[in-house]
Amino acid sequence: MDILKLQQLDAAHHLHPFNDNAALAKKGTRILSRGEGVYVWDSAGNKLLDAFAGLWCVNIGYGRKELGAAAAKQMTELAYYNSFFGCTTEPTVKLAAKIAELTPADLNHAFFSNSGSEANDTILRLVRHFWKVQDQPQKNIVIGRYNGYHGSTVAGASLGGMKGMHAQGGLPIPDIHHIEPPFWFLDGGDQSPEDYGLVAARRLESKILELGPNRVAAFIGEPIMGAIGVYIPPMTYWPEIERICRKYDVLLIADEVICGFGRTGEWFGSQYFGFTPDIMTIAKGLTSGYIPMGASLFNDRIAKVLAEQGGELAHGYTYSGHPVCAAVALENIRILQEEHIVDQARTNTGPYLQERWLALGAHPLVGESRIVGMVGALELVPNKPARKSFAERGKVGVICRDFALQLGLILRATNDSMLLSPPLTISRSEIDELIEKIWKSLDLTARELGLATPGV
Ligand code: PXG
Repeated sequence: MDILKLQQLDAAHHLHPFNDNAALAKKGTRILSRGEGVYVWDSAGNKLLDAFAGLWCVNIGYGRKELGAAAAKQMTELAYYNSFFGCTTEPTVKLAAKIAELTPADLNHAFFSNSGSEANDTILRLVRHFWKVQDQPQKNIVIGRYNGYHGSTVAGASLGGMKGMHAQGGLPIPDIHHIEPPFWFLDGGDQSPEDYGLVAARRLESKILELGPNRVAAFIGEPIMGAIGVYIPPMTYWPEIERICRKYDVLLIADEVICGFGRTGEWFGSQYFGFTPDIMTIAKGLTSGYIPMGASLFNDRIAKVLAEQGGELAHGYTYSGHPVCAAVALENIRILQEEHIVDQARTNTGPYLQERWLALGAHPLVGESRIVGMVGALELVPNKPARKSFAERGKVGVICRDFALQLGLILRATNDSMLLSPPLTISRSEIDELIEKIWKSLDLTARELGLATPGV
């Protein structure tokens, strides 16, 4: 079918997520048709370096035939069976055990879902159930962060702190509260990042004391806040959050949907920051986005209470632990392990990408260049030394993103943060191409804004 016809059908019948659908219908959708390694091709034949790994998820890169083969094999043998009625399937069990082996500490128990959003819905319900069956039904408040992202379902969007999402559909649901996120660049003032990290973490303690420790069930946070702009907290932040959670017996939930499966150079972001969650949310990198799958992971303490005191679990999805998804996830993890892809992100191509990314901080438009492992951001600013954002946020980021696209680079913008999250398999020469194209996009953006440009 020709592109124009597809675009017309798309405009007539397809509502796109997180889009102005009226504007998109006029402009026409970009239709992607093929992927190989770090590149995707659109149906107009443009080859694009995907610096965003789809949507933070294609960790092993595009086009790995082994995952297709694993899906085909499982579909042919047993395309579907559920984990209800005392049943399950072999890949589902193997995957639960594999995840227990990979995750730190005693996060040994997986409840499977189809996405990160659903996994967070599961967590909200089971956390409240956990306290209720221990005669603490009032301990039902979960605290998240403003501008955090935990998904688009009712619970996910409530736990997240995106005001635009709360405005649609009457969110958040009751007994969800938020604290300000840790973002030193705009919020740290004269404090050192380390001091600021402690100050930002202690906002949780103030909130717990304000609400009453006997009311607060859990705290949820992304180790690095992704969607809002890759906010990398100072190293002091998470250990202090952990200390506060332990002090008041508040469960600590790490939403590892973006950070998990190697993004930070460790298997999980909580390992990078040196804290141990009680509960973890995973999705995206679990299957490298090849097939939808998420999971909520619980530690021994929680699983024991749920099993021994929780009664029958009144919760489950038709596709919880779907055997085809589990088979694909197992193959994805095999590739991550056998090809040492997470190690690459930590010790080889990761440090090279970091060095080159940080050097972009020299550009006059860039107020801060930040990166951990293979996830980073450039903060575009009007006045380099001032650590202030543009008066109208988001306009310059879009200009830069559009220039990047013209140069054959998919680069995501949130506000005026340019976001980086490439496949972890990106090579040195591909990193060179990426950096060169970003520098050119920054130059073109600066020129459009009437700023002097130093050239590549
Ligand atoms: N938690 C985190 C930390 C996420 O980044 C979810 C949960 C929800 O996962 P699902 O699989 O339900 O989408 C996510 C998803 C963006 C963007 O604009 C980010 C996500 C999803 C959509 C858009 O960066 N992350």
